[in-house]
Amino acid sequence: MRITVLAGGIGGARFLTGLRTLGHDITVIGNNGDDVTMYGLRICPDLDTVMYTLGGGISAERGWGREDETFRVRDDIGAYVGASGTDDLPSWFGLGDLDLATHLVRAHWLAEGVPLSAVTARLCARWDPGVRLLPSTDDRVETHVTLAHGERVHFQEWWVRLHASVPATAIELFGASEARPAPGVLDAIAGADVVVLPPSNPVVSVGTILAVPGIRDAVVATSAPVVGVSPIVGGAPVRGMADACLAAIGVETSAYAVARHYGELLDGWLVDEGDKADADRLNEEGLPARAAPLLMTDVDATARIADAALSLAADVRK
Ligand code: FO1
Repeated sequence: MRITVLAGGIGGARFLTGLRTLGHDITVIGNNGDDVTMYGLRICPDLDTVMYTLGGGISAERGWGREDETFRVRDDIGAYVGASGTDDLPSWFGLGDLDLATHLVRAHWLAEGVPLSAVTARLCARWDPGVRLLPSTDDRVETHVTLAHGERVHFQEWWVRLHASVPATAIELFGASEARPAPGVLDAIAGADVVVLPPSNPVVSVGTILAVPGIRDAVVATSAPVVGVSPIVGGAPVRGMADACLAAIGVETSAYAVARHYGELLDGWLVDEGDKADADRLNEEGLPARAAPLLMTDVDATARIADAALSLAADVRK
């Protein structure tokens, strides 16, 4: 089957390690809202997390960046921060020495005029992730977060520097109105046998992919069943700070509320077995929903989750 997955970083990448074992033809549409320019380099954290995870190079401990990483460059930049008395260098962002090779190579090709989608394909030629990885857009977009006191900051500043500890009042994909889907994105949605929304952050991962004009409409219009896997288990995100993002857009942190947030996009929804009451309520309201163990503890458990999502898709086939 041709399966198209709209994936963010760590949760999406882990889900893909299980899905990939089932032997389908997988296209991943990656999130670019987390992208950021630092030291003149365009950094695409979610594309890299998918690429490194599926390519066997991810840090198992952190879930982002490279395994066996060192941070000598970042630490040395810290010395400039101390000596210069400025605080405008983003030394709070952990760019590892090995990871920097990816950012330098990407910056080199982008500066030569190679579009991000082609750059991503070239980077993946090294990592051989076993899926086709497409950015949501070749255009420059980034997620901006409005803080409670009105200041607007880049998503990474809120997420990494402030640990999402300052409440956000709005989250928007800056540059979205001029952005177009990257080559292959709309065809991958229209031509899929199944479209999957994995357990990625519904606001700053899947939400920002859908914010690129044309992508949401394509998901609504595809003849493929669209099934989602809840990133919320027992009223809390499995990992990350999705609750802070959901609060910013006024959505409750529950498997039920995230399904309702996706609304018309979904033909089926998979929740954790502990959230069976949410599935019952959604079924009563007309959305086919099932409960299954959703903790991605290892590749086998993750493959069972992916399999459950595909069997739900088969049963709700439009
Ligand atoms: N996450 C952190 O919590 N701290 C970091 O210093 C950090 C650096 C970093 C560098 C490259 C990269 O690809 C990802 C990185 N991440 C870091 C993860 C990233 O900020 C977010 O987890 C994702 O953008 C959310 O999907």
